[in-house]
Amino acid sequence: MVALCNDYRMKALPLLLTLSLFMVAPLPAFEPPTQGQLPRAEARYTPRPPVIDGKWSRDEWSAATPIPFPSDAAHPNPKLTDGGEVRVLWNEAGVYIAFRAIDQTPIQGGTPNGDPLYQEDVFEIFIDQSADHLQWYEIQIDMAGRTYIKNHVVTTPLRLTPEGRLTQEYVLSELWRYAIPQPESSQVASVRDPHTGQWTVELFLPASFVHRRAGGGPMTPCTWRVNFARHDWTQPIASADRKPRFLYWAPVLPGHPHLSPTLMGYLKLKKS
Ligand SMILES: [Ca+2]
Repeated sequence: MVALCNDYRMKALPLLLTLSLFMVAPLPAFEPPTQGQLPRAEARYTPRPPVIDGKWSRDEWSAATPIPFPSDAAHPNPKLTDGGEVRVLWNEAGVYIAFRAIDQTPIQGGTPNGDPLYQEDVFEIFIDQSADHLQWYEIQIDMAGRTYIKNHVVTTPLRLTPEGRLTQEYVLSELWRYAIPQPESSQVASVRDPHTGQWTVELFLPASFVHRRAGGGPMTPCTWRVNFARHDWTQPIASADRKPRFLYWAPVLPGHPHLSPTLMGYLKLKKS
């Protein structure tokens, strides 16, 4: 019971677990992708930093390759890929990340300041800047532009379940995770257009934060392990029949992107 309570993501899954117990045909088990199946993307260099104001400008992000969230047939969206998309640019100062998606069910305002934000509509970024699974950031951003950031550090070689997540025993003894303040000089902006339903997040993360293990700034070309996640909720926190919709760029056991460092995709920061 202690293990379950400490794994805070598990709190988001009771409905799924309950349903799976009573369905005639059980849900298929999650099978982690092989190394060759992990998604890959590139982040391009930009000499002209985007303005971090939550407004999607074609000129600002057109040079960046779209990184789509996986399709979700239950939520067809003719304007964007079903789950939305992420774009990444970088220069010597740091990285610039944009996220946009259509969300016609905005769920926000029920999470106290300072708490994790994943129980309401949230965009999340996971960054393993040295691609060695020794340390990774988890950055949560809600519709109001609030951030909640955790640092994850491990102390021994990983021990994984067949689904590719850290074992609970390992999480309790060897994973050190703690909330950290939003890095100085970072910028975050979040805007949802009530007419179109488009939710846009823009952020800047300084080299001192995302390139720290390589000595900080200036940023240089490198390859990160990353994942992007979106929780699309349709009911407020107080509702008993909440139905979470988890979307991940790199597939992981639902609810466990923060505990699946080996399943993160690859993001190559290219200069040319
Ligand atoms: Ca929603």
